[in-house]
Amino acid sequence: MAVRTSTGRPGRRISGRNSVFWCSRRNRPGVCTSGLLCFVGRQAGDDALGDMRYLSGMDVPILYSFRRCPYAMRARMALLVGGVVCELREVKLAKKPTAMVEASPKGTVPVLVLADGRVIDESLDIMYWALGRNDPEQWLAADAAAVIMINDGPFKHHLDRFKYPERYGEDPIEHRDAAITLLRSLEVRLADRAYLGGSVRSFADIALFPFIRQFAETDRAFFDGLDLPALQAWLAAHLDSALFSEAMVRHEPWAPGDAPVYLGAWSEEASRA
Ligand SMILES: N[C@@H](CCC(=O)N[C@@H](CS)C(=O)NCC(=O)O)C(=O)O
Repeated sequence: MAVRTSTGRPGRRISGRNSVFWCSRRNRPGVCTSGLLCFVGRQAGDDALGDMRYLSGMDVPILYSFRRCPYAMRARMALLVGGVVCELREVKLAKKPTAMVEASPKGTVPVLVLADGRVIDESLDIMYWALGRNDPEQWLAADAAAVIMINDGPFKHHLDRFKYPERYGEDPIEHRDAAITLLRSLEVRLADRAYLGGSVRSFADIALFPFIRQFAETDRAFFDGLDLPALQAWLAAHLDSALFSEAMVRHEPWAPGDAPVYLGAWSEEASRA
């Protein structure tokens, strides 16, 4: 359940170190590291008991994530925009936590384990789940299916072979150029709009840009030299966004028994990073 500030009126007061609260000053979820009393509010229609559970820091969903994984990035951004408070467990892919593999034996990140035990282990499903609960920017309004299919299919195929030629033993340049052909169709799409779905960012932008970023980072000078001005500006805007910065806050890999870290949580540590 996403917790929202009520309209102006302060809600209950929650105290205690490490309790999760809705920070009305920063208008997002936070973790109380001070142990001071914090005001929270409740959106009309939310169930009070559910709020209490969230706010006491028990029963929040757990996200197994890897900071640099583009699939995990898009899931984190959707959870942040949806205002879903969850415990973030940074994973080392070479040493996946047993609890994660028990929840999702396929062993990929992201994995979201809900409070009721349900497991969502596909990034797009996590995005749809988060936004299905709360979609304040209306990301679901624009149709994203076609561009996501190309991105997650052929584009990712060529990206991997361009980025990791030693892994595939194939000519990286051939794959780089095949990927550029696909990027050109995004360039055409962005000719008359700032974002893939229109004038504001939406699901398609967030689902794709971590992968375009990976392509760009593989040979930054080459990417910058391409004749793709609209796509380059689009990527720069996403990389510059507060949402991306928030999603990319660094955390140490999680180990059982560690104090919980919350996604999007404001803490002195996060604000210094
Ligand atoms: N279809 C999955 C793909 C996720 C995926 O492949 N994640 C990579 C990291 S970027 C992974 O966990 N790979 C497993 C490994 O490297 O062991 C999704 O959308 O969530």
